[in-house]
Amino acid sequence: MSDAGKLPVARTYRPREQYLSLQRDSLLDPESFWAGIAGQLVWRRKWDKVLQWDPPFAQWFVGGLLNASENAVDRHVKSWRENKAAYLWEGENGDRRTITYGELYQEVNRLASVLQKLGLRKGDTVAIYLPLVPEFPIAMLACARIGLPFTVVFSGFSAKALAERIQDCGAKVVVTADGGYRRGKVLDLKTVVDDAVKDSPSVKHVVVFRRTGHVVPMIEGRDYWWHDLMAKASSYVAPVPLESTHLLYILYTSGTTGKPKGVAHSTAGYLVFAYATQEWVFDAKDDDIYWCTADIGWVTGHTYVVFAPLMHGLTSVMYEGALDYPEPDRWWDIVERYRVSILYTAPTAIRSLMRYGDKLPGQHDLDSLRLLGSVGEPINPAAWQWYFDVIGQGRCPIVDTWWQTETGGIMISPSPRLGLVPLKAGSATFPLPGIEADVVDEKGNPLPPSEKGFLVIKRPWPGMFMTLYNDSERYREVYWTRFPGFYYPGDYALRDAEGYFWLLGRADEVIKVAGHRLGTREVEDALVSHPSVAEAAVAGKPDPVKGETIVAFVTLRKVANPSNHLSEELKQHVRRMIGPIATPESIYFARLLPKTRSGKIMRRVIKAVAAGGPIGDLSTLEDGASVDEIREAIEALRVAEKSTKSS
Ligand code: 6R9
Repeated sequence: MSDAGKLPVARTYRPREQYLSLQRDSLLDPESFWAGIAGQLVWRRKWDKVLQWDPPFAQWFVGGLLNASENAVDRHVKSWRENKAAYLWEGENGDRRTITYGELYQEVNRLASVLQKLGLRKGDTVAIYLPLVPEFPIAMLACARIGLPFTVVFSGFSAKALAERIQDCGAKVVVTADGGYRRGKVLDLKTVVDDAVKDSPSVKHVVVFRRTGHVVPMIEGRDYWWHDLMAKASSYVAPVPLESTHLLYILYTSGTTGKPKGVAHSTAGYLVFAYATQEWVFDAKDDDIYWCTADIGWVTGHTYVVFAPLMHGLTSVMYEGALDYPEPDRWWDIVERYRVSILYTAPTAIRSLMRYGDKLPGQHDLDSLRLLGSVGEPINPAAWQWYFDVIGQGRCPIVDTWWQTETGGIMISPSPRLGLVPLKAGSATFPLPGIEADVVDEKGNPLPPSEKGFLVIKRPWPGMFMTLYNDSERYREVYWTRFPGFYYPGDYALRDAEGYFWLLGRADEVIKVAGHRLGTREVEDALVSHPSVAEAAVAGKPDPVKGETIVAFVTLRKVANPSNHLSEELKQHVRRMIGPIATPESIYFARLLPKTRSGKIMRRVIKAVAAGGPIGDLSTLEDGASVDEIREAIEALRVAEKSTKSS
């Protein structure tokens, strides 16, 4: 990790000390600090109390009433922005649409009316399973307009994963499409929904947006075409004034058990934090063309494709498809044609584009770019440097933004708006104002510079999730018991001698595959559900493009024998159970797995073997497992790995 301060030449910046004193001041009286920002939103009733903190449960802006869709669209249609583009959309197949704030407003109102006519009332939940089309934000905002908490399910998830999420939140309506384009093929979303809904009695209706025009089965009385319903809808539905703590959405994410966690976000706190961080980090103006490449299926899309940029009245680019389709310069072509000025993407995307070399970006005019962003996993210095030199041409600062589904918005990042500190390739720099972060040891004591420990957040912030849906105990236990009084995100980190934060990856059983968050347990559960598998142990293996890929060690039941055919079948099985993103790259058949005396699989060992690195000191292995047995199991893993590779 280099300590050389990287500073884009064309930007002025404030000395580090000045930004840090601003950050410190925000922590002296955080409640007035956040109230000052909240005042910039549209309220129906002002709050009585900024923060009600009953650890670990926070309620922000208690007593206030507001509406997310009113903040995102209504406020702009009363101004000149009515005719400003909210989204410049491009389909993978070349289709193009411009959606102005005025049009967005009309569509959101109409869809809210549709949902009302389908019988939905405040508090009912809706599941959204869509490709990246403008109807995605429209659906989310229509729900928010009438107080329907929604859950977005990434369109790469399987029917089983979709059903699990629908059932957990009891969704009454599913909004989907006849398909979407991905690498020239049609994703058949409707069939997946049909499969998922078969086992989900809560679902009364399915609304289907026509994207591709492919023939899909429609079930009479249950399924309706979006455009048919919209034609009969009212053109205005009053935004419902909602309590600050009204559930805006639930987003399921992976943890350390097999069951995904329903991260529950509030209306007011979430919006205030989204609003503030968009401004601090991206510093966008009315003439910017902003492109956050995330799919709305992930939290980055919720906050930085939908709510935050819309509240600020920005113009966003939205692109439906694969980054290198039909040609590997598709993204650079988009940047050039739309004159994108702010590009926010993930390290895995940067690394895959980097593989195509410098020539392709060089063939496009990227002079419109002025700010680059990164999110989702640690960015390795080589990718950072390439992004900085080749894409940003040394002119554009890189905002490396650390945050999570749970945090609602960016927590640690440079802030071009408040004063850019000198950048270091691979460091997210400092916490944003109002955020108190630290790096601590096992016992929760702050660590001296350069020592690796656990990241903690020491006080509540408005964007924090309210709880885990239907599981407040798990919320308390997963995030608040390891370091009492502090929020524990599950990440390793260190601070260097100058206080910069370096985020060093997950400290738990969560892995990031191409930026997608997955739990090793989910994949293990899927493998074990196959009749041939006795036990499974899954680990992330470092990968030059995806960051990590999934490798699985399995032991088989007596009835089965290792074969390439079985390995392929197991991969397909995981795909069907979870979705393509969870497909293991390699499956190794082992005779034994290393376990503690109490039968827990030793993940540290699995991980080390998968990564090909040193195993470390076996004598300190927890739970007094026999060192000999472990050695034997490791040997079995290595043999399995070698023989599978050579077969
Ligand atoms: C927004 C998002 C959260 C986990 C998080 C951490 C990793 C995200 C990062 C980063 C290093 C960054 N992560 N941004 N690690 N540097 N800039 O990614 O949410 O999908 O919930 O994942 O991603 O490990 O804990 P989510």
